[in-house]
Amino acid sequence: MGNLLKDKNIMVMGVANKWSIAWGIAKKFIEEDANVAFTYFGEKSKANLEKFLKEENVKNPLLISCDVTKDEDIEKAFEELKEKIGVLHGLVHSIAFANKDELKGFYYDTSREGYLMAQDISAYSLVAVSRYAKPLMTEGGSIVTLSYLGSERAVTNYNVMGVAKAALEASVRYLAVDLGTENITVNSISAGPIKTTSAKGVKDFTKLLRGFEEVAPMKRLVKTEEVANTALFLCSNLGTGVTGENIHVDCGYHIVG
Ligand code: 0WD
Repeated sequence: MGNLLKDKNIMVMGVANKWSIAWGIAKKFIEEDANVAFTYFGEKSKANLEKFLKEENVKNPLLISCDVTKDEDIEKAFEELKEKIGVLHGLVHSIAFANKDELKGFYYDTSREGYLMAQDISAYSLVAVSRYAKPLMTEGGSIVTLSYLGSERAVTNYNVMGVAKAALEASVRYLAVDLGTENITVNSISAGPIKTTSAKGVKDFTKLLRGFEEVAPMKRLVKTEEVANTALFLCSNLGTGVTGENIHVDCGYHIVG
């Protein structure tokens, strides 16, 4: 066990199951002595979290239900967080959603409803949670979100989610400006593809993984733990001068022409 996050209160949003990137990050943070609180979406995620946290010997973890499409849920979650832990030092936003039907075929077939839903859950939610996190980050803080290369390039089948990720990354820059003087950093990690429940919603995801391994300079997939290590850097005192960035943790895939 390390102590890079000793005395830090960090909220992690987006653990669904053991493959979730958010769980990889939370596990790493717990190992580094952080006091981690969680929001969950749905009873299945809650049950999973309870099981994993028991396995990690975490006593009385703070688990708060939060559907990010509901302002009242977000407000309540941060009220509870304030009441139970007071000061917040870190926030990990690892949430995205688009209908499976929108993650295949032509982007021009994206429905208005599907477009708005992807933007709402995957991009606007960062804006909303940052607004509520700010008053709790009285000692400065770090907000970290998860993005993907589909924001910068037209990745086959990623479609509406790529556009949502572009909005997410732009939001990171605007939020970094808004919150800079409060000593709050805001960054995204652009992770390489990892086999998770969400990722499997993208048509031909397995093909994408194979192509990635062939092209990436390191000729392998990125590990969840490597993404977690970058989140650790950003939320620890090592990353305090970094803000508004989109850090690629993708075995170098994005640099290849
Ligand atoms: O290849 C990958 N897996 C990559 C994922 C590569 C690069 C980036 N990412 C991003 C995703 O786009 C997302 O932003 O990482 C983040 C986490 O995704 P994940 O770990 O791949 O996927 P998953 O384990 O499914 O977690 C996403 C979670 C949801 O899971 P489910 O499976 O229930 O849809 O986002 C949460 C939920 O826990 N979520 C919500 N949380 C609150 N309110 C909502 C909502 N309305 N909708 C989804």
